[in-house]
Amino acid sequence: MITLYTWTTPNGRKIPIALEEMGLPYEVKPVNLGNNEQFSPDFLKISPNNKIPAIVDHGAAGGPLTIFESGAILLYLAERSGMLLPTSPAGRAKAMEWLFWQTGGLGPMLGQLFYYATRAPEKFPFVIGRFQDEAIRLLNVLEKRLSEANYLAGDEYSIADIASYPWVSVGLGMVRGVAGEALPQTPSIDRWVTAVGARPAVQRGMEVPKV
Ligand SMILES: N[C@@H](CCC(=O)N[C@@H](CS)C(=O)NCC(=O)O)C(=O)O
Repeated sequence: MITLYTWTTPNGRKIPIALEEMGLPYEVKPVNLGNNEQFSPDFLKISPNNKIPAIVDHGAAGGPLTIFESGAILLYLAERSGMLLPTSPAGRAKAMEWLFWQTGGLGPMLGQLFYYATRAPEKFPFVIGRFQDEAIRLLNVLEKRLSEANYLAGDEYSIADIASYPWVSVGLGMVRGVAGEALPQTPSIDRWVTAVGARPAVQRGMEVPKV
């Protein structure tokens, strides 16, 4: 049994999608970020960076294993289940490339754009412009990749797609709302969002946690 600590955010939805795809049994512990539950001493023992998602694998060899950082969790679950990670060295390298691209680039940039464009009490045009330009650049990189390959790692759907899907399915509309026509059309991303979003496991994972 795996315990999943998560909330209703794009990073939070990556792991239930993976667990649903892999058919691994799990229980959900919602961590209400609005109530600052991520700072509770019990949660910090599992996720010392005070962020969701995090898991505890109670069935790990050597005893219960805590893991934080969505990329580390996705990689652990893929290796544990033998699913959703290409087995060839080249395929695996491509999956890692796009997984790290999401956790180090797309997620943080869309997150900052969302905060400064829609949440921040004061609006700083140069800050919004900086994150908007970077979000558009990253989405153009994604569009090019998906015009050349069906999925991020190549022919196979993988944990790299799972990392990007919750961000892109929500973030594309947000970036269009902020940037308007500065973001060109994205037919390949649209095709990929439709294909990934049609997977029953993805639909179930996007509903977790139910609050
Ligand atoms: N690099 C981390 C980012 C996780 C993250 O930013 N989580 C946000 C929600 S989407 C969070 O827990 N924020 C609470 C806080 O910063 O206090 C990952 O990929 O797991």
